[in-house]
Order: sequence, then structure tokens, then C-alpha cells
Amino acid sequence: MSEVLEKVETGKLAILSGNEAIARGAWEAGVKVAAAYPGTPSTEIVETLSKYPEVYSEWSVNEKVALEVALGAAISGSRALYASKHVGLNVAADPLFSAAYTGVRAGLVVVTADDPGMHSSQNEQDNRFYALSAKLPLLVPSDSQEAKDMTKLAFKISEDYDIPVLLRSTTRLSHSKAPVTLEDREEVPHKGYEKNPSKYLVLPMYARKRRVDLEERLEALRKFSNSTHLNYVLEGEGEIGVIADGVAFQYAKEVFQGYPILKLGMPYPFPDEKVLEFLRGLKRVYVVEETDPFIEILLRALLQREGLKVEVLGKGLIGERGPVPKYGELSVERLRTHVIAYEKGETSSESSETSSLKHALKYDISELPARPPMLCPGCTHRSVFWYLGKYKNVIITGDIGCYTLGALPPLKAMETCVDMGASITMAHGIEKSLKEKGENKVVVAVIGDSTFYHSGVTGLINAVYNKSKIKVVILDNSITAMTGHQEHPGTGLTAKKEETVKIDLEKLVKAIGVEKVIVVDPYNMEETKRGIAEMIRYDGLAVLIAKRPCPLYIKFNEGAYQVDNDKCIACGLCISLGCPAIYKLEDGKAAINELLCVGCDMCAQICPVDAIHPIGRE
Ligand SMILES: Cc1ncc(C[n+]2csc(CCOP(=O)(O)OP(=O)(O)O)c2C)c(N)n1
Repeated sequence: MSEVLEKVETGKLAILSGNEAIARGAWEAGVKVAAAYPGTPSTEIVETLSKYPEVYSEWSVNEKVALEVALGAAISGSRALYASKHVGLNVAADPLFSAAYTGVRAGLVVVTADDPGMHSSQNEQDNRFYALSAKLPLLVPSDSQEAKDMTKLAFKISEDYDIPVLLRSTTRLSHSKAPVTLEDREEVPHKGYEKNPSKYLVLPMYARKRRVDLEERLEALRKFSNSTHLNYVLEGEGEIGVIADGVAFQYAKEVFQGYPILKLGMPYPFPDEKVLEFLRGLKRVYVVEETDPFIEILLRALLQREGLKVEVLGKGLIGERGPVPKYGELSVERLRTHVIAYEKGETSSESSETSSLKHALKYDISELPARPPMLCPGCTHRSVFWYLGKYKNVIITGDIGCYTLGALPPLKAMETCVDMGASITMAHGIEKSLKEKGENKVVVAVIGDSTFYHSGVTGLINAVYNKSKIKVVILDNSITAMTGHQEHPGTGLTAKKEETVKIDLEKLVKAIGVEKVIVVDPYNMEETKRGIAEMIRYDGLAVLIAKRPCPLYIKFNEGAYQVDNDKCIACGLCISLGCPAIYKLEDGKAAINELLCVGCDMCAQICPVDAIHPIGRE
């Protein structure tokens, strides 16, 4: 964004994505420290902030670290921001809960970017519930302007009530662009550090007092939530009303035109008085929200408290099904279809969840040619999977990154993927379990370099300590490729692209106590094959590091290759690499799309008849 943004003067409009707007809001609020671990759809928040010279920004090694860095900055007087994708906040949940107790000093804003519909995530998770369980105020913007304004306000709320503020975005908001009015940066004076162990040290004896204090802060925040302009009514007519938040509010506005709508920009603490005022005269309320029935649960609890009889129609709770889809991303169309179907009493028919999911998938199935996701041409991960997949008696646990695609055909060399870091720990668990059964199977964990620093390293320490014999492959492409090439502790650069120490994976692994460490160049097929065989044969814990930079990042392109059609024997070996640049001709022989080929040479090295050569070098 910043190129656009920097040219735009204060007071003018800029077209910003939700993420850019959050970054801009933080900058205008005088934020001094920003820490994050990348993760779609949140990555651009700190990526954008890192371009502002006034803001210290870092890619932390993982989300727990990022939140603790931000909390440390806040309690010592600098406004600070944390950002992650929804699952990232699970990693940071430990400090999150305690931060509500300690409070902050300067404002601390915790941004969670949820991913309804799982555009690029392993689950759907509604992080508004973190506000409820960690006892934090929650702001939910509906467009880019609100994203900026609410971020600014969040810093103020955080300071006024001495508590971190949770700001929830979703993919649609994070990545859609809309006009935003820009303002100047407010230079907030540094508050400095003040020693206060009874506040910042959560020993039970202090924490118990802070727990009471937290309840008082929440009660004050409930009053704020009842009076803030963030929760407002769009006037309408009739006895049917709507309550909505976030991007779902935009859909509700379209579908329920003319109805009164209560828009909750601050759904937690639940603005009970404002909601009751809104309910006056209403017989039925639709609750339109994305992912889980967060507002719906609170609303029903409120009705129960008041003994009020208003029909609530949302996603439905236990054993119920309402007019709002229970899962998947909403859209105007999807919401409308569901509401109409519900009104017609068709909840269990074709127009129920299943059919609407079919609707959502329609684009994949009928409007675009089917194209399964694949590792890029020249991907350094390919050769490892190609060889690993040939071991039939080996269990391969995986992890999250570009390399998760190694699980798909034709490579099919990964059997599990649960969360970041789980490859090594689960491999260890599988090995121990099978040992109990008397089976000594080789279990191989495959993990990327960024994921290894994030949470693989602790699993490896655990495996060494607990006498594991697992094998670990670290796919070191020297960047966090999956989320768009962010730096990490092994790249030698910071988030601001300043030079820094480059942590040496091989030395690190050896320092942990791994005795067998093999390093290979994954573009060298023979070396990779031998390295994998040696690792698998080894009677003990062994680590293989496949080291070569991501070709997309370094813009590797050695020139395309071609297949000599006369020599090709249609054996299909090169095709089994799963390279998008290689395809099968009608006669079964191979051909290479020279626009895609980057000349990694893997296919040429495995061709049994030497039929593949660089173009112009037959
Ligand atoms: C807890 C959590 N944080 C962030 C993410 C997003 N994410 C998934 S994998 C990954 C890192 C991938 O980098 P690396 O391990 O180096 O593999 P590469 O994509 O480069 O092959 C990130 C940031 C996530 N899925 N879960």
C-alpha cells in the first residue's frame, strides 16, 4: 500500500485494505512497537507497519513471543500492537489470558484476523470467544474506514480501562479495499516503565486481587459499551429487527432493507441496555454474524435474564438450525437464500447448509477448469517428497507451509498435518505408540524452516530428550514462503530488512544434541536420494536439512527445458514429480511448458533416457 499512502495527504482519501487501514490506524494512534508472526489473512498489518520509520516492527518467532513482546512494550510505556491469524491467537493464548489481569500501561491492541470459510486456514474459528473467555473488550469493524477508526479508539480504550483490546477482522475485511480518510499521527508521550510487581507479576496472591480488579474493569467497560457510538441503530420499521456485527453487518443491510438493525461495533462486553432498548416493540430478531453464534448466545442469555419473549433467529444453538448458515463464509446471496428457505420452512431440504455449501463451491466445480493445488515449478521441496514417497513402510507426519502440498497427488508423501510444529511431536508420539505394539516403524517428520523456528524446535528438543528415534526433514528454503516471503531467524534480515544474525539451522540442531545431521541440496537429485536413504537407515534420531532458497523469492530462472520427443519413452517418471510445467501429450510422452519452467533440472536428472535438456542445449 504505502506507495499509494505516502503520496496521499492527511485529510484525503486513500483506498486501503482492512489490514492496511488497521496499520494506518495504529500509526495514527502513535503506536511504537508492532510484533507478529505472519499468517493469512493478517500478514499485511505488520508488513505495512514495518514500512513506517516511527514504528519498531518485528516478525517474532511465533505468536506467543509476539504477544509477550507487545505486552512488554505496553507495560513499559509504548503503545503496542500484536497481529495474527485466528489460529495464531491460540499459540498466544497463554499470555493473552494473563494480560487481562496485568493490564497495560500504554495501549495494547491485539488484532485477530479470522478466516470464515477457510480460504487459507486449517479450521474455522471464531476468536470473538477469546474476548469472553479472556475477559477483554472486543471491537469488530465492518469496513476499512472503521478498521482504521476502531484501531485508534482501541488504543484509547486500552489505556482508559487498563486492559488489552481485542480487534477482530475477517478475511473479507482484511483483504478488501475501500476508501479511508487519512489523519495525522498523534505523537503519544512515552509513559516510561514503573516497577509494580503486584500488577505485573501474576503470583496467585497478586492475581487474586487482579481478578477482582478485572471484574471492575469489565463492569466499567460494559457501561462504556452501552454508551459508545460504536453500537448504534440503523432505523427501520416493523416488529422484526436485526442485530449484526463485522462484515456480516454489510450483508444484513442488503438482505434486511427497511428493517431496524442494531450494529454492534463493540459486541463485548455485551451492551445489554442498548440491546434491550432496541428490542422494545420487537417480536423477532435475526442475528447475523460470521462463524459462530457469539452475539446470539449473549442475546439469549440476556432475554433469559430479563424474562423477555422475543423470537431469536440466528444460527441456532444446541440441536437447532436457524436461518443463518452455521458455517462457511457469509455473502449477501448466501444469507438471502438461507433466510428465504427458512421462511418457507425448507430448513432440512435442498436449500439447507449442504446445498448452500454446494453453492459456495459452484465456482470451483463448474466455472473454472479444475486445477489441483501443486508445488510451484522449481519448488525446492519437490525432490524430497518424490523420494520420501517411495518408501512404503515409512510413516510421514507433516506440518504447515507450502510443503503441505507434498501430501497431494502425485507426490502423496505426507499423512498428517494438524497445526504448526506438530510434525515432530506427533512423529514422536506415533513412534512411542507403535513401539508399545512391538512395531519399530520409521517415522519421518517433515517441517519447513519458518515452522521449525516457530514451534518445531521445542518438539525436537523434546524428541532428543525423550530418546526418540524419529527422522526429521527440515525443508530450508530460507524464507517463510507460504505467507508471501517474510523474513525469519534464519534469513539474516529483520522485518524492516535490516541485517541481523542469521541463525544456522545445522548448528542449532547439533546444539540440541542431534548427532546425525545431513545437509543436502534438494536440486541435486542423487544427493537428496542418498541423504534420505542415510537418514532412514540411521538407528537413532536423525535430521536431514534440504537447503536451497525458494526460487520464487530469489527469482531463480535458469531458462526453460524441453523434452526431446524422439528420445522420450513415455515412462511418466518426470510427470510423477508433479511439476506444473510438465504435462503429458496424447501419446503419453512428456512435454514442458517453457513459460512455466524455471530450469531447476530435477526432471532432467531423473529422466532414464536423457531426453530432457535446457532449450538450445540438446
Ligand atoms: C499458528 C499459526 N501461525 C501462522 C500460520 C500461517 N502459516 C502457516 S505455515 C507458515 C510458515 C510457512 O513457512 P515455512 O515453514 O518456512 O514453509 P514454506 O511455506 O516456506 O515452505 C505460516 C506463517 C498458521 N497456519 N498457524
